[in-house]
Amino acid sequence: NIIRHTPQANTPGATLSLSSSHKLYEEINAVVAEHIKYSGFTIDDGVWEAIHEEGEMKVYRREMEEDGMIVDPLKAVHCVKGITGHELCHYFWDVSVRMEWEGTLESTNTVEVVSDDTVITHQTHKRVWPTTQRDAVFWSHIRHIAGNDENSPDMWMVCNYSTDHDKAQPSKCVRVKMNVAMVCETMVTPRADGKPSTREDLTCRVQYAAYVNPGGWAPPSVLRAVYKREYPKFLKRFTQYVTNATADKPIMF
Ligand code: 18C
Repeated sequence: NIIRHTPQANTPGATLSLSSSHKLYEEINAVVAEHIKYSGFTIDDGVWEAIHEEGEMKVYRREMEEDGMIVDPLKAVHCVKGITGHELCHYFWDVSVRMEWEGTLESTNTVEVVSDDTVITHQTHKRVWPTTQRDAVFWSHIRHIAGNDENSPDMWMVCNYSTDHDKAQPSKCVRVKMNVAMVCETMVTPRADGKPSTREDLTCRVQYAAYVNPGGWAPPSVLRAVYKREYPKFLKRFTQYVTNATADKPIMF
């Protein structure tokens, strides 16, 4: 049973605050639309290879090369009890808490606040031996997609997409390119006593998709070993972080 809730007003992403006159407006809308199109929460086993399963979490990849570089797209689905999709997306987007859950980071710096729902971030990742350290510059956009019926469910999403910025000049790092999306749906089991929902009545369906181009050579075996370990670790650690962070807070629908 899916019950639709109106998202709490005045939270980033509840209504679009990105201005249509901003130079990123078209790009952001196009990337968001592309991710929504492929957010079926189902994975075609004929195309995707499972690399990790743990409880409700399933992580898949497709081996792919571009110009001699490993760019394996990654997809994961997960189901988490006790939190909403809005909460998961809120913490994924909120740069101020990123260092608390993101285990691959050395530093993160917001180079532009574009609007209430969009920021541009420059972040440096931990170096992996024997490769050059990586950094990334990307816009991060949070959005609520209001559902109308069974065919267009209510969703929250965050997209992280590589861009350039004057305040994020090339450094000693190799710059990666990414196209990452987290898309969430919230299921609420109606209470038999008709009382307001509690966290026990919530289940959040998560779909995470990542395309990362390493930007320069890295040993394929090291690269594949790193992402095989890091994506499941991230999904576990991040969802646990949100569960802990929200446990004593009112539900953010
Ligand atoms: O989505 C996630 N986090 C978001 C906020 O940070 C954001 C980040 C995307 C990840 C971009 C990848 C950056 C390269 C990382 C270098 C490796 C660091 C490993 C450090 C280990 C201690 O959207 C959650 C992402 C969590 C998983 C990230 C792992 C990605 C590995 C991809 C491999 C390609 C990079 C090539 C580097 C060479 C390494 C051998």
